[in-house]
Amino acid sequence: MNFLARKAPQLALVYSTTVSRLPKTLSVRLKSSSAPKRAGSYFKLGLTGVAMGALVGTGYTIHQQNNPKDHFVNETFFIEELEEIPEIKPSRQMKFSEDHSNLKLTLFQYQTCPFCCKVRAFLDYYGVSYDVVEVDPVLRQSIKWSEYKKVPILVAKTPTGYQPLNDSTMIISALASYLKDSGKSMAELVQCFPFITFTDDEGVKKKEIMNKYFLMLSNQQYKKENDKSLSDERKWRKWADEVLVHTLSPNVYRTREEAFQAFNWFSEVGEWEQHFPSWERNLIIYVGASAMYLVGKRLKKRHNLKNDVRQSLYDQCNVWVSEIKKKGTTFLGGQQPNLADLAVYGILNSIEGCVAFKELLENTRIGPWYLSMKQAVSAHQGAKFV
Ligand SMILES: N[C@@H](CCC(=O)N[C@@H](CS)C(=O)NCC(=O)O)C(=O)O
Repeated sequence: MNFLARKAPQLALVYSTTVSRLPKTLSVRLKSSSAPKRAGSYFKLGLTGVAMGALVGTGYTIHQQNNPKDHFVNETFFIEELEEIPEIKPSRQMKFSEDHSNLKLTLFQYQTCPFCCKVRAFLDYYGVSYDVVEVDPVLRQSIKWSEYKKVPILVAKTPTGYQPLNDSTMIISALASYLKDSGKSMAELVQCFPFITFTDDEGVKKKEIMNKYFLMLSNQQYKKENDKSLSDERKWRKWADEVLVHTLSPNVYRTREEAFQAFNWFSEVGEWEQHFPSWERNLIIYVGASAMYLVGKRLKKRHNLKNDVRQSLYDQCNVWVSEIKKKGTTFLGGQQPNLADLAVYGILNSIEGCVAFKELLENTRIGPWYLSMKQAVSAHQGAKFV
């Protein structure tokens, strides 16, 4: 079933603060003009052609100089609610007595995917119950119903069906908006995060989710929040997604041995022995570890990590620790974690059983913050704030 429906006019919902991020030019198509059937003289035609070419060329150059970053937005999508999804037995159920959200959620995930760990850190901290479906990372049968091919996918049961939410950051923003200010249903909130496709400066077609770092709050709720802390929170959530997360793979899969060790740990915490037949589990471990060892090398180059990739991981974690030290509080959010704390914690939590994590604790000052986060998340301390 096609779950990405086109409902472009609702783009009006997009908050003005994010409009500057939108590519400026909306879809433009040039009609090809038909060739003149009877040209008086080829010379005259040629001259006209040259003149037109010069005019168009000059115009285009001026236009490019004035709009060096123009893009073409081709399509806008919203994730559509589904009447049904295939019945899939959850791998486990997380039930918290603190949960008053009235949400019925299923998380399709890989246990050690940093983006899935971010979502779980959020749900656990706020004590929101959820079912987990562990997806086989090689065959991915349990998300075949979805056109979005990545995890995490969170599905919220609605009175009329199932509302999927894609992308960890969008999931967290939608859930946080719901918990802080549940005037809107999940289906309504999803409409605040349209997907757009556009062509970037290099001519590559890209997909982006608008507003994904923004909370959709009523004016009343918004007034209760502090502008500076909201923008700091967004800044550091973005840093977690765009900088910190890219230091992980080259570290976790630094050598063949570390890659193999990491996959064995993934298998243990993802309970692959329980959820997948042993041929499938072995396939994931052997194919996965070999492939990710090579991918890690490519990612190191793509994200300009240092030759000693550990140092890049340490550097970024030190940046985070210094920011908190500057604030003089336990967390970036103050005495309680905010969404940036939860994102950074979730990302680092995804490598907790790897050699890289052990060495990270030994070589940086991130330990005390990490431990405080672990306590706050496992005690569902956020439940009393929503
Ligand atoms: N921006 C997405 C990224 C999600 C993502 O890249 N997930 C990876 C797993 S860590 C994935 O599903 N990759 C495709 C695959 O495994 O086939 C998010 O924040 O959720």
